[in-house]
Amino acid sequence: MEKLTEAEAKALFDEIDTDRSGEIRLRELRDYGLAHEGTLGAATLADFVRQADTDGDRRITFTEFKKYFA
Ligand SMILES: [Ca+2]
Ligand SMILES: [Ca+2]
Repeated sequence: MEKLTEAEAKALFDEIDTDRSGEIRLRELRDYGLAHEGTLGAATLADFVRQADTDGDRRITFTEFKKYFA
């Protein structure tokens, strides 16, 4: 996995968090995956949530997101 800078991670997070709730849900990831079809499959997205969601609430906060990417 390629590492991102914090600014890059924030930009990506904001792009995925379309309702600006400050956390990413699987639905938002799915929408993002659909918009970027071919690069992010459903299985990849589910895996990402499992790995990045360290507290297990099935939402990814920026803190969790950053730990995963940056
Ligand atoms: Ca959200
Ligand atoms: Ca979480």
